Amino acid sequence: MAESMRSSRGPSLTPQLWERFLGGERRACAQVITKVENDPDAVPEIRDRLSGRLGRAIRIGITGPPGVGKSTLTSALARGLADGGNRVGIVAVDPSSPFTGGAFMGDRIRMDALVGDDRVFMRSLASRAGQGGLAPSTAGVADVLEAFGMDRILIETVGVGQAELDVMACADIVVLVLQPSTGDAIQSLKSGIIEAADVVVVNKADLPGVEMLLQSLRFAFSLGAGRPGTNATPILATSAQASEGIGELVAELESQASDLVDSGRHREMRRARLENEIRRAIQTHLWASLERAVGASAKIRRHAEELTLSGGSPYPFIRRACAATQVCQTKEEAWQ
Ligand SMILES: Nc1nc2c(ncn2[C@@H]2O[C@H](COP(=O)(O)OP(=O)(O)OP(=O)(O)O)[C@@H](O)[C@H]2O)c(=O)[nH]1
Ligand SMILES: [Mg+2]
Repeated sequence: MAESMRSSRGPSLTPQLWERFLGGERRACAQVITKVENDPDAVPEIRDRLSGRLGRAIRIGITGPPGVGKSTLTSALARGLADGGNRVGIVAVDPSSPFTGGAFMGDRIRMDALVGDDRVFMRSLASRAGQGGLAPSTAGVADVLEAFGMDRILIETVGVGQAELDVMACADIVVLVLQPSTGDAIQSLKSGIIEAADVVVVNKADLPGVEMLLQSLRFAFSLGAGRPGTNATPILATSAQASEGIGELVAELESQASDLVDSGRHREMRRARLENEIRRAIQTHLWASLERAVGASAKIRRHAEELTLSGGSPYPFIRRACAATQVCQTKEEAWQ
């Protein structure tokens, strides 16, 4: 394996750790997740270890503007899904570092109800700069949780505008959470996240303004605001704090989960994600080789500076660079 795909930080995961992981020890699962979060170079080795244990779990993204009750709802939903016989993993992506407190502590407190519940495994990840609503390791952590035996994986994302769309890339079902009496619902309609939603939840249904928001949402959907080419997007009301409406939401999600599996769409989404993962990993690797071999970034920057002054075409440089770049050696048999 190439140098850049090997673990460089800290020791590899020991056979004993994997034994404990496969034996269902929660602390071992937490350790593997920590490795995935902190050491991207260790991911290929970890992924190899998870072989044959992925492909069955349903991943549910929970997204929406800040403060609408995503964590409270995720916690209630986890209990509801677990009561239905599922083992549930939760990945909560937090905007602040675990060391600076902030919303991290909030999530901790709101998900406290889950502590000691063996059917649920919760993990907070810090979202790193420039990564929008998802931490870079979100998909990898979900893989670990699935291999650990989770049937449903809830992924709560930081509700930050456009980045909410990132959740689609790693979720099979997207739940958009809104609350009454704020302008956020209109914002969501504008940002396009509504098109990504498989279920819309109006949370805090105990507050005034619920009926009005439900009506405007139904109206927007009747005008075609939802996901193109699908049946009407369900709109449900919950009061997560009081666990009201959770049964209906669980039933809707379980019904969508069965449809995904029965129709083959779940397998198709998984194939598309794998294709992306492979392509991205190869691109990253090729780029790293180019950086090591010729310092590609710096050369490109310098060339762009020259072109800005000269007004020339970038293609002579591109042609030369492509012709000189024999890193992939395009041997068909190597790709079998
Ligand atoms: N009235 C009411 N308050 C709720 C309900 N659900 C959650 N809350 C409150 O809303 C506040 C925010 O809840 P969170 O679950 O942290 O919301 P969030 O969307 O995860 O917040 P961020 O992750 O910071 O974006 C907390 O004070 C909750 O107690 C509800 O159904 N009704
Ligand atoms: Mg939260």
